[in-house]
Amino acid sequence: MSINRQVLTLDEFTLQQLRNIPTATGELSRLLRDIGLAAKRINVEVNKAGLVDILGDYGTTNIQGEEVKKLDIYANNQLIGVLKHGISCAGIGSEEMDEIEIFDDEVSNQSKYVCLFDPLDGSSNIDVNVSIGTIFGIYKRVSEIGKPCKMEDFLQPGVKQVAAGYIVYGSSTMLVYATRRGVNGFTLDPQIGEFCLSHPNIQCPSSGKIYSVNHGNFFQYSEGVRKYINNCQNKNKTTGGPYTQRYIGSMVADVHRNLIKGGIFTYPGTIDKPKGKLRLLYECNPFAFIVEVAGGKATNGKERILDIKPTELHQRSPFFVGSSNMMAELEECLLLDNK
Ligand code: AHM
Repeated sequence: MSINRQVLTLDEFTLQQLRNIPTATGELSRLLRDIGLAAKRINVEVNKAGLVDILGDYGTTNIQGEEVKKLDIYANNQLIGVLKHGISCAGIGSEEMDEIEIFDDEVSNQSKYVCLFDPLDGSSNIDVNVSIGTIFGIYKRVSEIGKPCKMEDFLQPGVKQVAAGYIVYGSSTMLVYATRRGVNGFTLDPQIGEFCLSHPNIQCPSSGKIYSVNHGNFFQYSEGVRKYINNCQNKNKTTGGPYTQRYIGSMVADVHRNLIKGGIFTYPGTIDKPKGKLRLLYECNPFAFIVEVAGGKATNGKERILDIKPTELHQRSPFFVGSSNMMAELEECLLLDNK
């Protein structure tokens, strides 16, 4: 089999980008490289997930007498490890931790970025061999450089992200990240252990045929959301409906597919949970940023996700994200809820 060694690796690509920005310090490139390293380590463990019965269930002791960490805790530890020992991150917030972790040391206090992440999203799918993912958003600090970072650095609106990305552990492992300059996707080449540029300059098609929603909650949704779902299921000359329903229960995989093929992903609020399930800071904001840079849209049904000023680290938000024309159609239906 011939292998194309001409493709750019993640490191080569970020360095190339750096050359185009004379004022850049390289700190963001290093941060992305650190996340790429953690992703490779997480990938190795995710690929072994089917072997837990042989090697020891997560949370128990394996036959070598080693404690087998739960995969989401393992992923969390890997990310914290690379970011703490790197030189580009002043602190992190994670889905797995109640509080932010401030890397209060001489080097980290000089770093200008903080990072928020969901180390392993869709973790209920691990046991059944369905794609799962890691999501991250990176912000420039607003607190004073040289001092420990603060909570205010993490509670910035999503529009302030300087970069955001995700890793999907699927039929192949991909890292996709966005800066304001564009969205690029890298596929892990297992032969050389590097993420290689496979999807340059990703654009989200303005229309699509896929809608992703948990239909089980249908009667819990607002009138506007139900109207939109009905529209998706009906013949429609303007939009080319009916659309195709695809929902795997791993947002990373669902949004990744819709980003590439065109589509809409929704996790609306319900009667029982008006704010839905997804977390604003490390689930909605990174995807809203990525999809917007790629030409799509993201809202909570009332306002642009990226404009929301967060008040809490783990706050939830309804989430609608996808192709711009489909989002416009949705927003028209949601007017029913604001009457
Ligand atoms: P998790 O944090 O427990 O992994 O849950 C997040 C996941 C998302 O990836 C996915 O879109 C959603 O939960 C699915 O939830 P539901 O099963 O309620 O549709």
